[in-house]
Amino acid sequence: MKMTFRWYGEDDPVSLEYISQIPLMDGIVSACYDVPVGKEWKEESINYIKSQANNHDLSFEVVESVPVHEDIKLGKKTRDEYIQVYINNIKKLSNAGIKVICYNFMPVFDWLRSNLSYENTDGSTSLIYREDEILNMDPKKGELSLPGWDSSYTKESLINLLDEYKNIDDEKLFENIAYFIKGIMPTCEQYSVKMAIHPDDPPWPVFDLPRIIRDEKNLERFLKIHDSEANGLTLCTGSLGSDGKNNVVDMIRKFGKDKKIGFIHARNVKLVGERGFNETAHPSKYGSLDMYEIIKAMYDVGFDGYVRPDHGRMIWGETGKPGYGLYDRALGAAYLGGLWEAVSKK
Ligand SMILES: [Mn+2]
Repeated sequence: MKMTFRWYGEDDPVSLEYISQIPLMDGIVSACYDVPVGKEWKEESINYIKSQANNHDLSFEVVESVPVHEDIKLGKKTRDEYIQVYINNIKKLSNAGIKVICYNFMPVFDWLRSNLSYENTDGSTSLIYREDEILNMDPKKGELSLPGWDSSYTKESLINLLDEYKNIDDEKLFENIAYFIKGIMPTCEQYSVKMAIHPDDPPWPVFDLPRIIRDEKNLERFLKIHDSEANGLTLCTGSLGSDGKNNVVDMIRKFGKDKKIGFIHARNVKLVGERGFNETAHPSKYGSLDMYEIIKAMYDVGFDGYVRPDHGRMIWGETGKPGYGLYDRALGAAYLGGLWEAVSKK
């Protein structure tokens, strides 16, 4: 297991120096965040991130994310051009030493939360999700203003995009992801890059948009599109675990055994009602997931990929990017590393 930490580049209030001071930290997870989706990344920019990381004794071997253009998800004629751009980015990233690329296939919105700074009783703040509050917002009226999706959409372009998805159901979206995977896999295999799809977050359809990367059955179906170590998963325990029907430990055992997990996001969530959850501190005690069993499953299947603590709370008065502060994620990393040492010495 290699421990990593997400870094948003030079604008990130969390410096590489601070990240390098976290116990057990091997590397960073980053991306060229200033390049719009569907455009090629510059080799110099990729190598600059790498050299900055290396200067702090951190590796840069995982990219999160290379976003997938909506035309690919929609299956439009223009998708072939965007798939070619994606292929060119895979080649450049491989040439810079990248081993794993995290991405997702969620239409329009990426991850959703109803509140980014919900105040806990101890004064810390967390990201939370309440389905009724989300569904009370009308994205077509511009009422939805959340991170995790491209806020550069104008109200009009968002309405048009949502309309285009009216003809896309789960099956159609599945066809479109299969087309994409078949298009990029020869390059991934030739260049030894593992694609690691991130599950939908939350793992159910929202605003009538299809969402397919959400449970064991669908993950299995997805992996069968192309059976190869290059076609794998980012196993995000918090995303999959926010649906109480998902057994995250079983999934790690099943897909990890087959070497289909390239990257793990390890975080905890406390389920609240049918479709709601609070993001909590990482330890098992605070959430609905048993982090010991999660790490033990990783160890038992011989997981040798990358892991990172995921969203943390804001604690000790820290301000910054919700979910991506230094302190709680650093505590998470140390906790996960402690569990790993314990299970590996048993
Ligand atoms: Mn995640």
